[in-house]
Amino acid sequence: MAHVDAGKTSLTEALLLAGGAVRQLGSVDAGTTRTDTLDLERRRGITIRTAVASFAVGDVTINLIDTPGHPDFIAEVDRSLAVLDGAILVLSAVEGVQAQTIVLYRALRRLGIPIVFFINKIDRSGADPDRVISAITRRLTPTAIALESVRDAGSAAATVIPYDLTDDAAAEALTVQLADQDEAVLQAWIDQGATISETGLWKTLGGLARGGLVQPLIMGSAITGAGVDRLIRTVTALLPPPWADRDRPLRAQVFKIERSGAGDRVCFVRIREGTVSVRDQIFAAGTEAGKITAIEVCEPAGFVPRDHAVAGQVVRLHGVRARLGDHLGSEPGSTTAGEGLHFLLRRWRRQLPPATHGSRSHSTRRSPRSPTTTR
Ligand SMILES: Nc1nc2c(ncn2[C@@H]2O[C@H](COP(=O)(O)OP(=O)(O)OP(=O)(O)O)[C@@H](O)[C@H]2O)c(=O)[nH]1
Ligand SMILES: [Mg+2]
Repeated sequence: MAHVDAGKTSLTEALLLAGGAVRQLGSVDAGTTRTDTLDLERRRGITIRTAVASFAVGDVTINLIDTPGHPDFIAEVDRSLAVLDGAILVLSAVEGVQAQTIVLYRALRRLGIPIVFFINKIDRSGADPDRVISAITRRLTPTAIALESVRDAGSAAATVIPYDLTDDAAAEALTVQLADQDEAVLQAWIDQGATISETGLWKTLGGLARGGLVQPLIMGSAITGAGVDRLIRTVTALLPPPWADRDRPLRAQVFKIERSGAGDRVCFVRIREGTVSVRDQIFAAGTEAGKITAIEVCEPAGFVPRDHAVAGQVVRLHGVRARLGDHLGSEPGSTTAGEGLHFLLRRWRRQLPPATHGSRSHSTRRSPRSPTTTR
């Protein structure tokens, strides 16, 4: 998630490349990304609909939802909030904290969704990661924990240097930050002057991040790939794996609906528990919602037809008459209608000062496929 133009779709591509799901880095400017698939998205280089893509890290599969940044499409973002285990909140190292960043941050915190900050575009001219970190501390939260510094910011050679915890000053600075939130770290530091070690860092950070008490902050560039491996490591190490028992009764939720080429309704569903198979009878919002005619599972290769799907997966279900936000199950009693997260963000946006979101209107963003940008 992020404000418009922060680089969410480009970062999605970089993650898919680093995770081995694609062989070539797709480009927003060339209209070749995996997630911006609408004609208008490709021509304008802007995301309008949420899209899901998947990659694997060892035996962990990460389902990534790329959301639009422009406030006009905020309802799309809203709907995906219900199915997230964690969020990467992206900022640009040039533009920094925008009004939209504040809205998203508040929504995520309110819903208890763990956050990792990613300061993108460290390679772009004018990039100033330290200034952005200060703005995050001042305007969003004092509990963002930077884990690295940037060398050569503002040039194509920009790289990320992880803090060296064998260095006393670095270890102490991080210890002090974590001690604010963690009693055990504080006690050890007061009693023995103990500072955090590399292993201790990931363990402590993981617990605090999952509890929403701190937000790990890392940096990089979706275009040069700097810092992207660190982002993958951070997400897999620190964000919670979903509770996903495939032997329990079905519990799933619709977060997006599309029409197929043939005009059929296709529900994008996150399965939290249980298993679904083709021809299963589904209930949604307390009533019978049809039999599944086809299942496509989000996998690194894309959405792949399967005869069944299990807890933890994101799927496209065909033949189900459900509405956005509906909870699905195999019994009527287990299901409820969407909880109306709708427009939550829109309401919050109205509380913010006007005209600070995004640098440009989406309608004037870019001539078709022109690489002429000021980015
Ligand atoms: N130099 C540089 N440019 C970037 C980087 N990431 C993205 N861009 C450029 O920034 C522009 C916007 O990138 P997108 O990936 O479309 O940003 P987005 O956040 O998905 O935009 P919306 O979905 O429309 O909100 C494109 O021209 C990208 O090429 C980066 O790390 N460095
Ligand atoms: Mg995008």
